[in-house]
Amino acid sequence: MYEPLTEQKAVALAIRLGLFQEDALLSCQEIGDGNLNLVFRIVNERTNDSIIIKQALPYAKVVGESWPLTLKRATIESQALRTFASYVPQYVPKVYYSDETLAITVMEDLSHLQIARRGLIEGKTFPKLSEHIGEFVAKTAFYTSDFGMNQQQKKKLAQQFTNPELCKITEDLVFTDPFFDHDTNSFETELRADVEQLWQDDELKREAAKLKRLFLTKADVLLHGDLHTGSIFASDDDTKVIDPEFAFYGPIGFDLGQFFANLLLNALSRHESEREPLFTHIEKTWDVFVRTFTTCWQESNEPYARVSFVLDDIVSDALVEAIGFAGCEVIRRTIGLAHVADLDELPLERRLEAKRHALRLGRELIVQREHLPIHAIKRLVQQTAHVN
Ligand code: SR1
Ligand code: MG
Repeated sequence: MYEPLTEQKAVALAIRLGLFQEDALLSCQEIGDGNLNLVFRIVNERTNDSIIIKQALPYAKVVGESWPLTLKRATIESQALRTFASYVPQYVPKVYYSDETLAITVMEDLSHLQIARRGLIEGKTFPKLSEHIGEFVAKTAFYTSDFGMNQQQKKKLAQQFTNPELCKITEDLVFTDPFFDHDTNSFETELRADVEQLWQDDELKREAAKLKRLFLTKADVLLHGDLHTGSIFASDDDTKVIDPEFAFYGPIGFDLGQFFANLLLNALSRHESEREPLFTHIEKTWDVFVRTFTTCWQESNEPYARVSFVLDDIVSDALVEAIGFAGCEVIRRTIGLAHVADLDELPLERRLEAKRHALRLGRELIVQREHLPIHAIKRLVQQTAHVN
């Protein structure tokens, strides 16, 4: 039977599962600060060994019990971590155990690392972040695509990762609600005029509709599905991607777009003179993604993999998608239901300025996405700093 764990019950479960030695002196803390789940950290005080037990709640924690949410997402998450581990074990936590009924995943404790969003807010640079995320996205995308995997096997995997409830959250919260006067939206009253202008912007909405359709229909590769900087643990040397409960088969540019957007939101929270490390991360992620994907491509058995320009087309489509999806993510994190601390923790005047900037930038990323090489993103941030 499913029941939400308490700290005491999490310890009892760890003992029952034999995850610690018999003489262990266990302490436990619920440390979840995300929108959806409980996260228990259990430590053996004698040896300092520790584990994480993550449990899905049957509703969205950020909203409350009025928003029911499938427990199946815990299974999707553990299966995605295991699938990603078969391609890039260095970039995901080890999964020790999972239980579908209890909706839990027991995994490696990464507390020696820091959530990248928090570190970036504190001004850390995480020098390897872009190299690691570029490689993570390229390898997981390639090896789960029709070019890197037997097509029959891919179809089975796509079936396994059918994730309609969590995809619906993204369809609504990322691609729909922020572009309409919907009651899930949340923004400062001072932004109302800017937001109403966005709601009346038919050119923008037409392009957002195309991106939503891509998200709904293009089953290209297995995606993490929620690759923002809060889904990444980092240090100067290490990067670990967590929380793939939104995993599903979708368009190749989606994870890159989410990641770029969250780097951009952090850039906007900073003074202009401090933004360079974020632009460098965006450009380097893209370069590493292209380089790694290209190397993988050379191993492909697909006959078209040897035809000129097929790879170039895939890569250029991926960039157009990534930039468009980044624009949607920038807008929804500014005025939608789920915000980011990078902007929300700013004092009011700076916050309003940064959020107005984010709305202008998000719009241009979406409408200009077909004409923006990666290095033009930095220029676009500068160009959208003020109203024209
Ligand atoms: C109701 S869930 C809100 C957001 O949190 C998750 O991390 C996803 O980004 C989702 O859109
Ligand atoms: Mg999450």
